[in-house]
Amino acid sequence: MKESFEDLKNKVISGNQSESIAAVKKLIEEGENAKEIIDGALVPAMDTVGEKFQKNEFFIPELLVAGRAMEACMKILQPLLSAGDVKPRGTVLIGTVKGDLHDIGKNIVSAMLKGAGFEIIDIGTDVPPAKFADEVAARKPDVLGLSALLTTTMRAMKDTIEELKRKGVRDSVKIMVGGAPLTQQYADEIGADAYGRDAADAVKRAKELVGV
Ligand code: B12
Repeated sequence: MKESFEDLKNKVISGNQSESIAAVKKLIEEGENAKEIIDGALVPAMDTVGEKFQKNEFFIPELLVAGRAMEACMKILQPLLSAGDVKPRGTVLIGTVKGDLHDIGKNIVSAMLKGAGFEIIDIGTDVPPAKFADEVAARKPDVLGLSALLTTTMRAMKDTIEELKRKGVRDSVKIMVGGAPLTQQYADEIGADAYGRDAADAVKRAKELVGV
């Protein structure tokens, strides 16, 4: 890993927000690409934080401050991801499922989709199945994006799809799921139309789903 990326990664891991922001700004000034900064420093930082948490070297407060440092960096980088000047490709309604508050990955996916020309309706985190179904019925998006980061909340994706069926709107929308614990196999099991491994894959899949 480049030394400057390693430096940013360590700042985010230690949760130092102001130093992380300064490091991101410096990388942008030096001509680094927003996507590379995310994939090369910020996501690896979150991975390390997750590993430390698992090994009981980090606890909730450390998870929280590192997450906030990541979010602060994302605020600077998101507009750069969405800066593309492309024609509209369709609408994606996106949210994190019930019981789950993780939204960093969802926000990156949203920004990348926006950059690729999709209109994004982000309905936030901890979204109950009924709310997803109501929003799909009211806003008629082309794609519904569901995010989950906990093995315990993955089930809410299945519940959401069931609720869409119950309300008779399942077939009006393509469903794309994603998040660290997800797999293609799980996506197939619950009857989703696509699984996106990361933000770049999400863009690829969304384009396939709307046929562009
Ligand atoms: C930051 C963080 C938090 C922050 C979240 C801040 C925020 N605003 O999101 C806070 C501190 C709030 C938090 C809380 C908790 N967390 Co947490 N958290 C993390 C951490 C360190 C990073 C997550 C992250 O942002 N990753 C970076 C992003 C870019 O990656 P991503 O989310 O995977 O997203 C990418 C892909 O998955 C995909 N994607 C994501 N969404 C979507 C959607 C679609 C449609 C598509 C196509 C693709 C897609 O594209 C994204 C971009 O490439 C992870 C560890 C890890 N490495 O994941 C633990 C982790 C997810 N957390 C964990 C846990 C246990 C918790 C808590 C239960 C802790 C507790 N005991 O309270 C709570 C749960 C709170 C809740 N109800 O949701 C565990 C989950 C274990 C499990 N298997 O279920 C993890 C894995 C840590 C660990 N190793 O144990 N957490």
